Amino acid sequence: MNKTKLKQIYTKIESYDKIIIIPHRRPDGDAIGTSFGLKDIIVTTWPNKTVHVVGESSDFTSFIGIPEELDDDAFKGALAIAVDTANKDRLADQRFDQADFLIKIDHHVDVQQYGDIAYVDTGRPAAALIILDLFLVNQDKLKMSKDGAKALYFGILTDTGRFKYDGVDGDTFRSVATLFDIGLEKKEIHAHLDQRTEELTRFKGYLLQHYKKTKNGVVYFKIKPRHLKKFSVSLEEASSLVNELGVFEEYPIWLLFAEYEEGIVRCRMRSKGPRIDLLANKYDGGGHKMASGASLGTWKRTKLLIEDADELAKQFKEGSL
Ligand SMILES: [Mn+2]
Repeated sequence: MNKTKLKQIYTKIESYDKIIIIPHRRPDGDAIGTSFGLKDIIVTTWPNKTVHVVGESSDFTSFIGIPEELDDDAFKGALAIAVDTANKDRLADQRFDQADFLIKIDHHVDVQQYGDIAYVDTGRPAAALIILDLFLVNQDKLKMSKDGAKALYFGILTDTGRFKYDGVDGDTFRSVATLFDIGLEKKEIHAHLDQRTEELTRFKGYLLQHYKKTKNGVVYFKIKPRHLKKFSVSLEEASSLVNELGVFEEYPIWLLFAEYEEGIVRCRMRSKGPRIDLLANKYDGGGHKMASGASLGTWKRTKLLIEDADELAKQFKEGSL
């Protein structure tokens, strides 16, 4: 944790009346939780500041907050804060360059440096935890409401697989303790995470009967548009089932493919053995060591990724990694 830089970020926020928070496109729980947690801290501390979260919404995250659409004018003279996003291209609103000043706050590998101030801490398993670092370092000055605590808790839970993934450490729990001290009401969050529609439950049944396996330890499934139609589930809902494929002992890698807008095929890649972020890099993707995403373009290229993943699983089992 870089306290000096977190104090600098505090000073910047303090000096602007208009602040725009920008998460990444196709936001996940951490992107939305981080954005609305940060917004809550700013408006609770300074009720006279105007704070907007911009970008896209999703059914999964809308109970935390719904991003706004802003006119170009709104960016003039504003402080923009990009959260949870390694690459500029992935930011949900590309008008960050029209703002007066840009701060990057992220926990992914720093593949692209951007922002007038960049705060990147890959040691934090959720971007929401960096917002908590910012809060704790400036604790004598910043305030947070219960809603802010809820938003950050949602971000932390979703990005850590409810405290399961690598990167969760003592700091994680010390930070989360602060949220409980503020009066976090965790019930609604857990109820939301445990809830699943009947349609998605039926698709899950299908997924668990139709996944494929490779010789050396990769489990995979391809979500086709026809599946979504047949089961009446959204792409986002269907993709959320990725970890259902990660339960088999001899299968350290699992992949979930899906077709996005304009026929573009992407893959959610997960591992409980070898690191897979380097493999993701090879396929125009990236992310974390055990959880990454890749962009394949066409269904044809999925075969190459499956073969590469199989080779990786083989090397892992042979102990040559
Ligand atoms: Mn994140």
